[in-house]
Amino acid sequence: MFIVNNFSRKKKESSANFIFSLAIFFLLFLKCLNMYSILNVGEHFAALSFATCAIVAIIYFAVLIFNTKAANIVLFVVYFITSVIMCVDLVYFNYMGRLPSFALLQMAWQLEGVTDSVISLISLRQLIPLLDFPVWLIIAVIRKPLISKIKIPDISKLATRLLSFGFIVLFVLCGGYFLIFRSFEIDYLSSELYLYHINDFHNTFFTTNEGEVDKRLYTVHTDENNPYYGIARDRNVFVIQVEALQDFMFGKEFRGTVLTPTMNALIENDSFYFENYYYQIGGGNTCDAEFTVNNSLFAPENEPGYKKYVSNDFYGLPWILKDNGYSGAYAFHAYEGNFWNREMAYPYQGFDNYTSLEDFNAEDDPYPLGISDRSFFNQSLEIIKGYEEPFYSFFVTLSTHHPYSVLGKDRAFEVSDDERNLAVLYFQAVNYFDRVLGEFFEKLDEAGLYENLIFVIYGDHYGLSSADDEIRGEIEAVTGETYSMFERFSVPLIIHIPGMGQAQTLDVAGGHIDVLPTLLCLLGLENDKAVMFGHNLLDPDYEGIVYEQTHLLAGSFITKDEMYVNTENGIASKIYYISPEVSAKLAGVGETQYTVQSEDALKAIRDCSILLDANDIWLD
Ligand code: GP9
Ligand code: MN
Repeated sequence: MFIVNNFSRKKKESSANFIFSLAIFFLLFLKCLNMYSILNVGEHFAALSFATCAIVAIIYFAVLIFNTKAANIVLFVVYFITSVIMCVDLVYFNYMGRLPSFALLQMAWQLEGVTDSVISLISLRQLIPLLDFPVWLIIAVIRKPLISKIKIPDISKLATRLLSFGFIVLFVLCGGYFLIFRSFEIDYLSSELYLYHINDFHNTFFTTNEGEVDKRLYTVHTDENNPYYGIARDRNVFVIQVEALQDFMFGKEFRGTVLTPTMNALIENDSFYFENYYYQIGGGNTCDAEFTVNNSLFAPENEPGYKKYVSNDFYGLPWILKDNGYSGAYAFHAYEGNFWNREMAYPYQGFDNYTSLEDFNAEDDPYPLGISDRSFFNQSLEIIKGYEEPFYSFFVTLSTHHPYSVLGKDRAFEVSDDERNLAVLYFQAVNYFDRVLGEFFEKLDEAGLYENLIFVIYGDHYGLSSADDEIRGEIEAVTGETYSMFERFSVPLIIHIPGMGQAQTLDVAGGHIDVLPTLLCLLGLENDKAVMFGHNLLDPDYEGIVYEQTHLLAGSFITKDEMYVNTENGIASKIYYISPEVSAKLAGVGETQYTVQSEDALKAIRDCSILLDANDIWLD
């Protein structure tokens, strides 16, 4: 009797194990579908889901061959870890628009500072990977009585193994089919959960960039015959990096309120306005825009430049100006000094002083992040008045940071609860910044500083994602215009030189990497000491091309007509045209050219990382 009972209990357990493994794979597949559909892998989300399940199935089956009991334990552990990784990836992706990397995890504490933004963006879909675990916990507690009470069909051990085997083979075949036979069309390495993290781990800890770089490719000689050469010579330089400022905001109204009156007027007077200008960042968001603008170097792809190359030798705008008679270079940003490692990095960047939140009067107009831009500019101005001219001031603003919560007293217009959405809040925030900028100009004028200035104003990266259908819908509903990939990647660049006597809108394609060489032309300065990867956007012979590596895979680029979105091997790449007219003219033209340009883009980014890894940007 005991033997019979024992035998039947064993059979039941074996059947329960089988049902358990089936349930796990089913849930894993659903979670994968959820994850990949969020990660914007397009129609490949099902293929990638199979691929991930196939990898788990291979692990499961490998253990199952030797030990049926251990197999389920291993399966559950892998499933749990995978679910946690999925959740972390989704929350991170939701905020940063990219998957986390090992290098970035070392700076994960930074997210603490923007917790409000991160939390406000989390929705149920990011939490789905963890939702079933409370249920598993309950099942674990009542497992024994459950198995003896519920009717589980008896399946022999052999049958269990065969069924499991069949089931797993199905996954392996499907996953294998997609991985092996269709991988030439799909960017698996950069998108499949395990392969992405394994690849990232390998790149972070075991890869260094080595190789010969022809530095002559990355030198920019300032042409003295350029019509704008030296027109801002010896002026004080003010570079204002505006948080999340996007170009599509210019000229817009919201219910009769002109949103950017100051900047609209600015581009009509004494300014160069670059309408095809795109952000270029690496793993460090805001701080990489700073890094690239000041140095004309690409930031590392998976790590902030201020961390990976914190103590490298640089020769960017601060150093060049000081070598040419400027009294000093000063950075201002009203947030914690060590955020993005700025406190450590700025001395190597050439800044003589960094005024951070700790140095400002934080009681004067506190804001959700730091202090208000108004107070930031006012307090900075008081410090600047004490500097010997000419000097370089670098400002990084903050009030237009996600989730765009401008305080009531600072709003030019109110919206009802029904109308309030992220796009409208963003409009409110940009409008606030614009008015504050106008006030700053007036105060600089009163202080007698305005006339002897050259201003550079640009956005660090996008604020509103075009990949999010809901947000895109909100923007298009308010503006009545299409919000495409171009609008998302395009941030403004304005170079304002009071008294210049002309205003120009230029359509050359440029990015953060081009600011330094362009400025050197206007300041009449030469950089003959170090490489620069950008170009002078005021060179009439330069048409422009922008190499992207974050939010688009490296090898992607933007010209004034097209955006080429690379995939791992280029075969399923996409081309977007800036307008229907351009599309009608260019569709299907220049496929070979795209490959050449894409390879050039990869080479430039790789060459830059080789030089930075070797701490050798110097020209002989
Ligand atoms: C804080 C700020 C954060 O110092 O730079 O901006 P983010 O990188 O989150 O856009
Ligand atoms: Mn930013």
